Amino acid sequence: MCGSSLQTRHDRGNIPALMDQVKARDTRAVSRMITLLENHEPEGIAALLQLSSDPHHSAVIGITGYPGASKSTLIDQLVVAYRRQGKRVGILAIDISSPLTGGAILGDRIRMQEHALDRDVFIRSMATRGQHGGLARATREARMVLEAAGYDVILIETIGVGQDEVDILDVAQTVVAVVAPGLGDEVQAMKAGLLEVANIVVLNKGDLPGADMALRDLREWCPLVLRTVCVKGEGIPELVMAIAEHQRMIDLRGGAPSPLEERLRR
Ligand SMILES: Nc1nc2c(ncn2[C@@H]2O[C@H](COP(=O)(O)OP(=O)(O)OP(=O)(O)O)[C@@H](O)[C@H]2O)c(=O)[nH]1
Ligand SMILES: [Mg+2]
Repeated sequence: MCGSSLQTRHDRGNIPALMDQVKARDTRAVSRMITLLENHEPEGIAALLQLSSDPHHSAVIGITGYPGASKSTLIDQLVVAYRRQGKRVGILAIDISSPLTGGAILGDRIRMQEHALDRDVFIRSMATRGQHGGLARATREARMVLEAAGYDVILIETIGVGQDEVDILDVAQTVVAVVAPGLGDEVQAMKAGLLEVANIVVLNKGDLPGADMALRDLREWCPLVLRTVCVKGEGIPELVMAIAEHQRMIDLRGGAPSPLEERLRR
């Protein structure tokens, strides 16, 4: 507590410097700026407004799906693929808040943390702090910070959400829903929500029994379903291509949401 208020006081006097550091993609500065916004610090908001007047064009990709569907593993693979393309990648991983600390649980992010040594990869966990919908309250602002910092690709992992939690649509341009074989009832429930709004559906754990049947079933419902085996990197190039294609379509539409997205937002 004491540490964070000291930090905030320090930041207040240095907002112009902090903005310069964010633009230079200093990861500590980017993280500090997100903390200011999470804490609703007016200085943070003022700085964000100035920074976002000249945003970099980032591809913002939401990765969503049930708990344990393999969202983090997929993101790890996407980071490897985008880094091979020379792209700078920012990741926002949304965690359920601990009711005691309000903090985020890093748990399964250990593998992702290997990328933390790469200065062109930024990873930040954000706690939901009781917020529903699969995102943390300041997710949109954090995305704007990463855009201002010039990350080419921004990957947002939602918490393991249920079928009605589609806030990611408001923050990401391309939404990827991850499904694993053997989810049965959960997949049925997702058809009326997440799967309907996702731009791309990924059936991961394609190595497990039941994958063929799950794939056939999903393809009856969703226009674009890809099979991946993340632990072996299979299907990742196809997914990267599908995301690029969707981004190209958005550019052609001038960034406008699809009719379905419009309908769901009303
Ligand atoms: N068999 C198999 N297991 C996989 C594959 N990809 C991921 N897993 C495993 O699935 C488990 C869950 O993966 P995560 O990436 O942590 O799943 P998640 O959706 O991020 O989980 P939460 O963030 O807790 O909702 C891990 O034990 C992974 O090793 C795959 O292609 N095949
Ligand atoms: Mg995860």
